[in-house]
Amino acid sequence: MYDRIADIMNTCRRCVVLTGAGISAESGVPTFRGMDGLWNKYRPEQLATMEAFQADSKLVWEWYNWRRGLIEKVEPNPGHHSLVEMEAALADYTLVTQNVDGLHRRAGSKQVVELHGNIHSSKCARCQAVAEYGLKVDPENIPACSHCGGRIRPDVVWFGESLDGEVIEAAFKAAESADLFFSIGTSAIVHPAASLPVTAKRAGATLVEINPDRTPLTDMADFYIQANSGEVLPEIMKAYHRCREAGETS
Ligand code: BJW
Ligand code: ZN
Repeated sequence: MYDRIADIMNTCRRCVVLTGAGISAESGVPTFRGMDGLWNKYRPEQLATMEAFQADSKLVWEWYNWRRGLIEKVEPNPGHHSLVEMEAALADYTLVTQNVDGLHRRAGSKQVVELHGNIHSSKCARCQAVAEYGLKVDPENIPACSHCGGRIRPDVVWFGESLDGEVIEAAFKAAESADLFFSIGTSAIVHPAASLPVTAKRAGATLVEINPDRTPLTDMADFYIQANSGEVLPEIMKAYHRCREAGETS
């Protein structure tokens, strides 16, 4: 299967990759849903919303501080590194991530479309002004915005909030014109991100899914690789390089 995917990579015009929490699982960042889900006492819908912040901003900040601390200590894994290699190898390549952990950039990916923001950034909950990068927040004493006095919150996209218009437009444009689309480590249930692979497939792209668990996308995937992305992606890149070398010598 890797050789067939490598062949398609070798001839494709535009490749788009969508990643979710699963690609960072092998770095030690828990996913949102499932057994080792983030703070499995709570569902993301209970913490990643404006209503949750308004009801208990201390709890929400405790959750984000815990995650910021955890993410600072981990390293990108072979899955992230393989996507850096893929960016260098393919002429037209777009990496779209739902992750807020910044691990793709830390691995060395240059162009990353971050659909849900970045956990290290903070902004005002009232006027949206972006606060100092990496601000440490005391949940007992949440700082006030220097412009309007509103409370500071993480600069990420919560449920019920719109994604940045330019960011989502760029992602859909890329998906519509892709001829190869990888969906990696996402449960593919949170929209609009989950619509990207469907859009690409409907527009004629070959859809490759990498996930140890089946998702709503699995049945429509042309290739479903039921395994961890940190193991699969290096194999795909090895097959791709083999395929290039074979092409050069023939
Ligand atoms: C591995 C692995 C390994 C493990 N290797 N894989 C259309 C239809 C239905 C609902 C909606 C719709 N449009 C909008 C909605 C509402 C809502 C939504 O989608 N709800 C669904 C739950 C049904 N969407 C929104 O509200 C979005 N806003 C919006 O659409 O605005 C317009 C609007 C406004 C008002 C009303 C209606 C519309 C915003 C969504 C924002 C999501 N935010 C979060 C938090 C971000 C900040 C933070 O991190 O704190 O984003 S929630 C959370 O889910 C996070 C993730 O990015 C996102 C996706 O999760 P992901 O990445 O897929 O992780 P998991 O844990 O679910 O899955 C991990 C996978 O990895 C699993 O499958 C594992 O098997 C796999 N895995 N190990 C490979 N080693
Ligand atoms: Zn403000």
